[in-house]
Amino acid sequence: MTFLIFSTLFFTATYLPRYAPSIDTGVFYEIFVRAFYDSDGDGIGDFKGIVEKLDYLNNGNAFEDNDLGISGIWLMPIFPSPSYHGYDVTDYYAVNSRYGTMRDFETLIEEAHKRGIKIMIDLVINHTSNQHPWFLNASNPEAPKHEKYRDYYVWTTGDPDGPSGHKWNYIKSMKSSYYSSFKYKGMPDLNFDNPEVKEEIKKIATFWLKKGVDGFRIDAAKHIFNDHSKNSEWWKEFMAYVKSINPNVFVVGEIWDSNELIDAYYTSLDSAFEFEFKDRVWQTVKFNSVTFWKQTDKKHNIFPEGFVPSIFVSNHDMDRPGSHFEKGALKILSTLLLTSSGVPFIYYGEEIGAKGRKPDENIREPMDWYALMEGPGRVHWLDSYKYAFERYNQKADGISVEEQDEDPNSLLNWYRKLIHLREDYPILKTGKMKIIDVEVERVIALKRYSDTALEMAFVFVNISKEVKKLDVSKFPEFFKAEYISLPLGDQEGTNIILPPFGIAIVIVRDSEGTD
Ligand SMILES: [Ca+2]
Ligand SMILES: [Ca+2]
Ligand SMILES: [Ca+2]
Ligand SMILES: [Ca+2]
Repeated sequence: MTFLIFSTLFFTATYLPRYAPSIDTGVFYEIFVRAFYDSDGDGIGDFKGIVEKLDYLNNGNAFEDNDLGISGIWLMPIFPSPSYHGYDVTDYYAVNSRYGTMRDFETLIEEAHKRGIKIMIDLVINHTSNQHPWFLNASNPEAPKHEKYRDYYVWTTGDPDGPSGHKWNYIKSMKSSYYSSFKYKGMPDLNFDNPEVKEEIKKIATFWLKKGVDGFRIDAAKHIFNDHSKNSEWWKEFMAYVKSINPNVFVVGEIWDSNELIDAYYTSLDSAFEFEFKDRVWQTVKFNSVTFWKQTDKKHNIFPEGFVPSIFVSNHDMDRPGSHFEKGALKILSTLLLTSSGVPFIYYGEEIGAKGRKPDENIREPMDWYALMEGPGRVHWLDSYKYAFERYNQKADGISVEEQDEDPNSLLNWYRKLIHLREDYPILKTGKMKIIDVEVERVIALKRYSDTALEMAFVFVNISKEVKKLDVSKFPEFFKAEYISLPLGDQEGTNIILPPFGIAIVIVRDSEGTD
């Protein structure tokens, strides 16, 4: 059993959409377009399908909280691509025709903005597809624009083992020149030592910003050069450029590395995904251990003012939490995600506890809207793809929007509550964060506060399977508060009783702050 404590007195919802593209602006939702919602019955998710489900994500009315309440969408790559995932682009100025037309994409932006939802696109520019016209010219000495485009890519001559730090690939037409690639030969590395390449990237960013895109998720941001300071310089240049076009653009880098390394990028990006946050939360819950959580102060809070880490507990590159944790533990994962400082990102399906383990195809299965896996918009993989088989989606397993929508104890409704709570109490969005030690075995806690606001938030989580008693008399703030709302059955004098996997969120406001 979990319970939620909050005082409704300070409910500050307004009718206006909360559209304010800044770092502190709410929760993002990552969508794999192909897997989300199909508007035309061809089995492939598309832009029109997302428009149909926008009200599920955020209906634009702050008084109604039966939506998820997110305020940004990260779309995995939307460009034409030979792969099913799109992380190898053949045209940066078009959209994948399976997802719809450019007009459909523009409609998605318009409809999202009406509801206060920002649109962030995945910018995959460390490398292109080996079928991109630039590479087709670069890799063929007979091609009309070979001279111009050869230097768009990274080559070594003579030695197939080439300089280290690269994966060198043979291509027959280039005889003894080998090209560098990301992951595999289908993803040739762009050469950012060539100023023309940098200009191309700026042109691409301009194109999408002019369409109304609000942000970029930068794929493989640390792989541009094999040198972090050179990467950082380039991203600084890129950021100055995109901010000159839209000062509110929000740019998040994928720097899949330690927080210490991410720190090297804080002057060059708005934010970066904090992979260690995910690891720390998973380890805390997996091992019922407070040790990992206690590292948060030292790790999570290392970034300087103005740089906010983007936090998550799952994304398209890792096993889904639903395959590793029970429902009670999933509620803890989401609580730590949505009450911590940072910009939280949710991966589609995470809110219903979708299952999935690697390989990648099985962590990107169709969104499970219906109990029986059939109904309007349900995506079905094409038979021609190797991932035609849905291994983890099952019928009537309790994991679908339909099964969880009306159930007040469902994971879906827990996510809804937490996201709306975060919206209603700004301290949960923008407050500083500190780990507090409650000196109770296997109870973790955090505090959100600011130097100026009179509001504070406390979060207590029992990560054990036993009932825990928590003496709050050691927190004098609680007794300064004009209002603390504690359900009677869960309070004994100055004790809060936490059932197994129990969660308590307490919003405290100083009595001087109630004017
Ligand atoms: Ca479709
Ligand atoms: Ca709403
Ligand atoms: Ca590179
Ligand atoms: Ca299901």
